[in-house]
Amino acid sequence: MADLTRHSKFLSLILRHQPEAAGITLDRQGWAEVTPLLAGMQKAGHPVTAEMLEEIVRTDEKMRYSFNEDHTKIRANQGHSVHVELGLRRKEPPEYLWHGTAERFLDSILAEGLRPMSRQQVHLSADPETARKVGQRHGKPVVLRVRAGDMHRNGAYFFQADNGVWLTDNVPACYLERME
Ligand code: HQG
Repeated sequence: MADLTRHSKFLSLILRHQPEAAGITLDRQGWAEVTPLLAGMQKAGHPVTAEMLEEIVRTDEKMRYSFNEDHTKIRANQGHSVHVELGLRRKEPPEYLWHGTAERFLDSILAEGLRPMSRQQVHLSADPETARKVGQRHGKPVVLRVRAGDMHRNGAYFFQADNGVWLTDNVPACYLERME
């Protein structure tokens, strides 16, 4: 694995799940101070310079991270298991959103709906191709179409992270249809 990829995976662990792995804490909105973060990463076997961190953020294919305005802080755009308040505004979703999962989860999902599992919210994709890639991470992919417009009209809240991923608390099974 390329060094930057290895460092980026560790960064995502710190910013989403285990800030203590680099000896740091996140603030309520999920921000980490860059200077102690880099010192902590170095100690943990990830010698990343400020320039490398800029490159990781700039080149990340899923736009996983954002800096604050003066680049003294960084956070993950979504995917947290630790409690953070991203401060996203509610947004009206398109009529359909998509969720990629693996075949083996299907029975459970069709029985109890989509749940956030280890994350803070359910992650939905804006198109089926992206959803398929997300599902592939877990095994034989299955793409579900989510009747987001109906959910919204019935009172569910939707949010869009800074990288375009849609978030909602849960999706009852009656709004799901299997596509492939
Ligand atoms: C499944 C990645 C059984 C759910 C992606 C999924 C995304 C259920 C798995 C982001 C269930 C959780 C999130 C139920 C949901 N019974 N299984 N009731 N409800 N599931 O990784 O959505 O590369 O936590 O279908 O691109 O796969 O990490 O969520 O298969 O944006 O940056 O439980 O993570 O980005 O898996 O992925 P995950 P996800 P990164």
